[in-house]
Amino acid sequence: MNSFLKNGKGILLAYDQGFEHGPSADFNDQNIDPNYVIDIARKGDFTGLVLHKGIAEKYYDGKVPLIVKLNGKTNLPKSEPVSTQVCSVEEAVSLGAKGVGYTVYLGSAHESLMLQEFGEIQEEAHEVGIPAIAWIYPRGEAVKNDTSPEIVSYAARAGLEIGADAVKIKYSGTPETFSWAVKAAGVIKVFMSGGPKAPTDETFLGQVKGAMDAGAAGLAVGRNVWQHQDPAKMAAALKEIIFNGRDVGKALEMSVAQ
Ligand code: FBP
Repeated sequence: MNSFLKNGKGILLAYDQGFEHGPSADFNDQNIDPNYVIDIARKGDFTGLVLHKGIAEKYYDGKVPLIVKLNGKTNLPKSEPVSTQVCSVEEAVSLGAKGVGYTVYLGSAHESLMLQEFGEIQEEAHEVGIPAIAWIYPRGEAVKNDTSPEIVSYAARAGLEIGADAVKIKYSGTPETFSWAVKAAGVIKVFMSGGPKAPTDETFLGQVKGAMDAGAAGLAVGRNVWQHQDPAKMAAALKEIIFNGRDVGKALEMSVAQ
């Protein structure tokens, strides 16, 4: 995971939502353009950029370390969630990936399919010496609350046990409960997942601070940065919290000064 970390911490910019949610759900005239978001990653010194292979192939400029998402789905089917492979490890590497990502919908009726595919891509990634990062999102009929401490720590532990080098999980609401999830993940890195744009900067930064205080390695974020009216300011505040351990107020103050 070292390619995506600075002093053991990292901030990854995710831009797979056009496929996962559809362009009309998340984009405006600016952020529908991949170049706009790739530029935010570069100017904001993100330690990783997450793309599907099509965007990587057509737009990636080699500036920020690349993670290619190997599976994906649209939000059109209303059945139990399942996301299957759309890109090989070999193809990801040829596009410049220094790591690969894969989403497992834990608890879905189709979880076994995703667990099996992840097992295969994890082995292939390790053969070529790159990390396999698991987005582990509990979801489906059987999952009543995807941010409960029990389910979030279950996701973290599943990541460790299936061989992920890092897990991306949702915040469980408090540093106390999230630290249990971090413990459950053992030696692997835990990244908090961003989620929909929060109502205020303080709200989102407070969650990130809570996750970092709980021992997270960092954040994988999309909408809270590239939907922000000032992405550079939000990125600066996030970095103050993640890399310099600032509290929310100080991070915001420093982000204005930059
Ligand atoms: P966001 O910060 O925008 O939530 O991005 C993180 C991410 O994991 C993306 O990689 C992915 O497309 C999205 O969240 C998944 O969203 P959802 O939870 O709605 O499926």
